[in-house]
Amino acid sequence: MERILIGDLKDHIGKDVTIKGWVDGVRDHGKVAFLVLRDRSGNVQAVASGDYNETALPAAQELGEQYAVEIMGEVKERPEKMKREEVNGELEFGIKEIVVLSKAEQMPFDMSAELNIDTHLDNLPLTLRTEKSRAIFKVQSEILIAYRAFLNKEGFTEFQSPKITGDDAEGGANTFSFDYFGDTKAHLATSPQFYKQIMTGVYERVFSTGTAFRAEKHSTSRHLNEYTSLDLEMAFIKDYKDVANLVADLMRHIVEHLKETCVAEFKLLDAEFPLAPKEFPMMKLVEAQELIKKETGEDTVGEPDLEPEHERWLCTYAKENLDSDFIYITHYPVSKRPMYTFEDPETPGFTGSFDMLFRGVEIMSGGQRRHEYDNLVEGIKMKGLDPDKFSYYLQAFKYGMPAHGGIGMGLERLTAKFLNIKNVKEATLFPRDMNRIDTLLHKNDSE
Ligand code: AMO
Repeated sequence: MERILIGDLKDHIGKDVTIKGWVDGVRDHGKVAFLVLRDRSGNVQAVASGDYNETALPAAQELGEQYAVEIMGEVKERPEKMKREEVNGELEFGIKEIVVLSKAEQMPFDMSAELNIDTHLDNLPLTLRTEKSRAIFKVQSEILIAYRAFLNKEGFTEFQSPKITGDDAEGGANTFSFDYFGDTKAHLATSPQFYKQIMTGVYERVFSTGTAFRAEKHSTSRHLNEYTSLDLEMAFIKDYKDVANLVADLMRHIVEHLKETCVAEFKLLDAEFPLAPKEFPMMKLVEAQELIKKETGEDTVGEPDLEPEHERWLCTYAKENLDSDFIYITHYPVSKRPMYTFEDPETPGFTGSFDMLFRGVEIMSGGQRRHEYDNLVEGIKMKGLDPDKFSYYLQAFKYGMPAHGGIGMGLERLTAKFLNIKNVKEATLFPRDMNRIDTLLHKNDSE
């Protein structure tokens, strides 16, 4: 019999059909057993009792959680008083025949319990199947769909950037390096920065979605050693505001798309859709610092960057006073930004760059780039780097490179902030951190 998806059962009331899926729960009451069955389209409660078929009950009682099964039975409408609010709550699936497709071992823990993060991460092949995890990564997948759709519509071309690089794009010390045939050292890309700039010379507007690697020895709720970087770069801009405006449109598009596709997931995770006004608030770093000083008495004016607590404060301020969950902070000092960052001629010493803060965390950096060859070489030298090491990248700037800019955004941080998730690792499918590549690298002292 042809397989019917659980999400389509409502179109087959009164008929015998076959479904395939996983057993998400079994309740055995002796004379009747209830199963929750899940496939890619949803869940349904199935009932095994003598009413439908007498072999069904003992077969159902043999099943355990996560068995993969094929079940034939009748789709019935529940009596009015038994109907439930949830999806398929108006239906009951009367089991007539069960075929076990793949058995499951005894569950190592109660799948419905709130697990601590290490147990969750140790058992991802199993715990990713929980309702909560499925909701998180469905939202993540929809963010990517919206990201691509918006940029395609705006004339951007997607490209794949290499992950093995000869040198580090950000000029920092946080790269993983490894032996690359003999005595050559290669690095894992910390960002597709150089390639997306080169590609603006090819397609004018480009974007990529791919992993980036940071050898940062941070053990925080927002740092990963491998993350998914959503990058875009666009040429023929007037200044950083052209980028910031397009990116605000992009974020509004993502929010609208999630409102259309992920209402159930937001509800399940107790998350609210963010406030994304027509114009995102924008403050220069120094203005933000002056505001913090005025409102809290804390004087950070002149510091080159914001502390995490000040990022949180600014986000609360923007939400309460400017009706926005998003805020741009611009004009970080030249000393604090990478060598490719454009210095704003209107504010010498400060860059035409920005960070976007969302619900207390920096989710994105970007801005205008140095597009004139000599100016870029000067930027490289200013950071104490050797322009010869960047000769490959520099070629692009010898042959007609217009003013351009772009952003890089961490998909996992963005997902976590959308969904009110405290630790970015919970919004990362298979997180890599200092202590873990799938399995723990070091046993805790206490173990
Ligand atoms: P930056 O280094 O600020 O900028 O990174 C941009 C965004 O990437 C995410 N991110 C991370 N997420 C999790 N763990 C990490 N260790 C981590 N590091 C970065 C953050 C951050 O805001 N090339 C520039 C971008 C540009 O100017 O286009 C860059 O990489 O969300």
